[in-house]
Amino acid sequence: APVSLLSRFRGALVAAVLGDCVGGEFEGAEDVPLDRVLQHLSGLEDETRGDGILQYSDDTAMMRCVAQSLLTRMGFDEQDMARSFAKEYSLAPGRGYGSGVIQVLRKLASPQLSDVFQPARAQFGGRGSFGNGGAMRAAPFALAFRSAADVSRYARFGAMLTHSCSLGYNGAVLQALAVHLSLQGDLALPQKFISKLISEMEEVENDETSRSDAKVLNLAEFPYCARLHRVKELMEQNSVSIEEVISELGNGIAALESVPTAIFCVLHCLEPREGLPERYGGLERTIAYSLALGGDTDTIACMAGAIAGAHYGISAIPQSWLKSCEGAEEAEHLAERLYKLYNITQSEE
Ligand code: R7I
Ligand code: MG
Ligand code: MG
Repeated sequence: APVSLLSRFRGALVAAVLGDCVGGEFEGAEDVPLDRVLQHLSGLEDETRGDGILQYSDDTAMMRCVAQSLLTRMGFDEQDMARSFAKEYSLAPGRGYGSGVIQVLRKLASPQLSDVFQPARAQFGGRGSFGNGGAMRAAPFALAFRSAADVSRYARFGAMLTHSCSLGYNGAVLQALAVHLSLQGDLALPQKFISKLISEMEEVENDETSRSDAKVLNLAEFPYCARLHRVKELMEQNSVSIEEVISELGNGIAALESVPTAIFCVLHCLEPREGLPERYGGLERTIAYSLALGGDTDTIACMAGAIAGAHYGISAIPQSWLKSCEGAEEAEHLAERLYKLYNITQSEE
C-alpha cells in the first residue's frame, strides 16, 4: 500500500529518536561487530528484560526544541528557537552535548543577548563549529516547510544558532533536504534521489563563504558534493565493506563525516543485505547498519532514521522498539502537529 504523508511525517521523527536512543550504546566505539548490534536490538523485543527504557541524548533534545519552536511560532523564529535550546540545556545538561556547543548554549541563556547568532560565531577561534549538531536536529524543517528553497533556508538559519562554519550548517541543509525528498517518495528511485541532492548541494556550496571555508580547512572544492559523488560510486559497487564506508565517507562527529554517511546507510539498506536478519524490513536494516559503522552512532542512526522513516512510514517501526525508547511517542505527537501546520500553510498558498 502507498505510504501516506502523515505516516511519513510520523515515521521521520519517531525513527530519528529511535536511532538516537539505540545508537547511544555504541557512540564513540571503534569496532562494533554486527553480532553485538543485533543482540542490542533483539534486547528491545524482550519484554522481560529489566533494564528500562533507552534514554535519548542531545540529538533528540534539540530536535524536540526545533519542532516545538516551529509549531508555537508557526514558522522559524530565531529568538524563540535559541531560547528553547538554552532552556532545554539548562534543565537537562547531562544529555551528552558536544564539548564546544555547551558554551554557546550557556551564552544563549542570557537575557541581554541581542544577536542570537553571535555566540555561535565565536566558536573555535571565530570560524564556528563544523560539528554535526546542526544536522542531527534538522529533520523538523522538512516537516514544516513545503518548498526545497524554504527547507534549505530555515535549516541553515536553525543550524547557525550553534554552528556558524559553513561545513556545519551546510550539513544541516543536506540532512533537511534528504528528509524533504524522502517525504515526497523520491527514494523509490535511488539514483535520482542522490542526483537531486547533488544538484541542490552544488547550488548550496557555490557561495563565497562555503568556497573559502573548504579552502581554509584543506578540503576538496564543494566538499559535500564530493562526498555525495562517493556515495553514488559506493551504490554502484557490487559489495561494500564497512571499512570502505568509513574510509570513503567517515563516521565522525564532523557534519561532513556523518551526514553523507547517514544518507548512504539509507540507500544501502533499501535492499536486503548479507549479515542482517531476513525478517528485518528496510527501516530496521538502516538502523542496524548505522550502528555497525561505529563512531558517532547515535547521530548517524538518528539522521539515517529520519530519512528512512520518511520513506517507509510509521508502520515500518516495530512497536517493541518504539516502546523501548524515551521520547518516541512524544515525537509521534510532534509529527502529527507539524503535519497539521504543513497542511494549513498549503491552504494559504
Ligand atoms: O556539533 P555538536 O553539537 O556535537 C554533536 C555531537 C553529536 O555526536 C551528539 O550526539 C553529541 O555527542 O555531540 O557540538 P560541537 O561542540 O559544536 O562540535 C562537536 C565536536 O566537534 C567538538 O567538541 C570538536 O571536537 C569538534 N569540532 C571542531 N574541532 C576543531 N575545530 C567542531 N568544530 C570544530 C572546529 O572548528
Ligand atoms: Mg547525542
Ligand atoms: Mg552523537
